[in-house]
Amino acid sequence: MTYCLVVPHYNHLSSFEAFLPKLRGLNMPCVVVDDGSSAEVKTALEALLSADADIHLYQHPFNRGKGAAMWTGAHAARALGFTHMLQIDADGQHDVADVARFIELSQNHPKAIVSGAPQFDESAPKARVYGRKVTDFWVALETWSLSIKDSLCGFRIYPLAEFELIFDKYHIGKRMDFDTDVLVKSVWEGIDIKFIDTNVVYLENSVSHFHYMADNLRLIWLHTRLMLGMLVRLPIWAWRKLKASTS
Ligand SMILES: Nc1nc2c(ncn2[C@@H]2O[C@H](COP(=O)(O)OP(=O)(O)OP(=O)(O)O)[C@@H](O)[C@H]2O)c(=O)[nH]1
Ligand SMILES: [Mg+2]
Repeated sequence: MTYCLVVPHYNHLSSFEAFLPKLRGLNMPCVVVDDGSSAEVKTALEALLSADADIHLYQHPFNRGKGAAMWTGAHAARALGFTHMLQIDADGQHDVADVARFIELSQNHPKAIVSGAPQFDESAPKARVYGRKVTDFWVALETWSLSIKDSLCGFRIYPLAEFELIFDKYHIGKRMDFDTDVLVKSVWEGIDIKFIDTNVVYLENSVSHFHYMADNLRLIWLHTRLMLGMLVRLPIWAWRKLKASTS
């Protein structure tokens, strides 16, 4: 099993620059996908990463969304010969000290997704914290289970073969709907998901590209589709359960 960091990046230059020494300290190969940042940021990012032989920079010519960036990153990691990718956001909100624990759990469960379950402090905007609870409620209905502890975390390990299977079989949201969409469909496919509590901090002056109006509307549309998908599957799941209990 071989692991590669995959960092989706979109106009997060100053926070990413501050985060970079911590990523370098992991001594892991890394794919950075720049998702159509401004020309200025693009040039600065190229200069910032040019000296790192272990960091591979991929660029989208225009902004396509976080999910699209992760898909590009997964392809790149696969082409470079890795079996697993460790997704971590560029804005430095995640605690790299937990990477070793993520990898250890993944090594014990090679086909499982390992996801962070964020532990927020007072730096987290209340709207984001409470918004998550609403998402958790819908996700429990959409999977008819409590198997997803958090569906929005940007700190995860994906086995690449399983990740590709989900992308080949389903339409997965290419923007901020990606993190939730991919996890719910993984549960539908019977892929195991493990969670690790991890601290998430909102750094001072950090920029969020989460657009409250557009991204929340996108999430509402996602949950509408996932609920319909669950309703279609529910009789099949009930039938399987009934068969298993009578055999
Ligand atoms: N929002 C956004 N992020 C992108 C996009 N493409 C890549 N990213 C990266 O995806 C990661 C998550 O973006 P954030 O804006 O931090 O979104 P978030 O973590 O859900 O929101 P916050 O909790 O407010 O930080 C960051 O590393 C971004 O740089 C994009 O089109 N939109
Ligand atoms: Mg963020």
